[in-house]
Amino acid sequence: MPITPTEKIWMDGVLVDWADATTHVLSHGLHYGTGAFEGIRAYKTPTGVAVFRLREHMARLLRSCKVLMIDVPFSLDELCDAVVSVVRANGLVNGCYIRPLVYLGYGEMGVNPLPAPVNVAIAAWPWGAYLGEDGLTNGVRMKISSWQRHDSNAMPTAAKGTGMYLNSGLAKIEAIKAGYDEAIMLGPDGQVSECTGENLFVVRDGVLLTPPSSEAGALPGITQDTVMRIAADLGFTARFETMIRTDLYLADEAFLTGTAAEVVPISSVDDRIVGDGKPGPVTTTIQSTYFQAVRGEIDRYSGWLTEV
Ligand code: PPE
Repeated sequence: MPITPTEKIWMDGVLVDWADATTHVLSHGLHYGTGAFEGIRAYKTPTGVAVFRLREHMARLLRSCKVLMIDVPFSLDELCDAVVSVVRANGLVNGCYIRPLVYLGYGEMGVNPLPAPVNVAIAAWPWGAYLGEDGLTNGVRMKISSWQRHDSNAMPTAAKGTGMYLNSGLAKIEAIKAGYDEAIMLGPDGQVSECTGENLFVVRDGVLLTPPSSEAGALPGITQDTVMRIAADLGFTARFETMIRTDLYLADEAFLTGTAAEVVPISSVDDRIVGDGKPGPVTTTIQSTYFQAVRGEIDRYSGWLTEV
């Protein structure tokens, strides 16, 4: 997915020009994957552009850093204000994707992360449908990866650590090379975990099911949480439940959730067509309600929006 440059990037408390947002090649994070990040979206609403669930994302960033023993030199309020300032400075009135990054910078080499300086950057740019417009409308083809998702005692699965995405990248390569759109990974005990950058849901007999993050080693997703809320408000039963690969093959419907991906129907898993291969009624209802919520079209969800 190409990046469209914007004017300014927030770095360690100040807005710098896009081209000047650079770091030294000997930065610790580049060598050892020592960092944590977030992905946030802002959408155009009837009253202007608004960031979706900003505080929850920045709170998760701080939780990731706590797990990784990275001391972030900014408070939650300061980080939220910084996001708003970046969206505003770049005039992103039609919405954007926002990428906050905490990384260990230049000054120390060697595996020990503790002495390395901590840097924080926040960029924002317009970003289209992560898995393509066609995927959003017609669904994506999934492959169960031969790469296993992290064991939570090998990698802290509740943290969105930068280095952890080597695992996602390997699964993504395998899926794309084999002609699929995206990978589903199983956890160390063989349960369904998550995708390379999304959580997933199946629908069975009208009930929405998603793997519990603590058991399945999946990132606790903010879009997943949003969908649970929306589903309950629409009168559906939605719950966390462990699942195995055949639960995916035999689902009535299935879909992915993530900030970048949004809500994307799954058309097949390992070439087993899900349902009739078209986005099902529960998926399309959840998807359209999600888009109304992020675009400020449903009053009860206005608390999720931070106006810029
Ligand atoms: N699992 C993983 C592994 C993951 O990376 C994400 C977000 C999710 C689940 C869904 O979380 P949430 O966004 O809170 O619903 N992935 C981010 C990064 C994607 C990327 O390509 O980079 C995102 O969606 O912004």
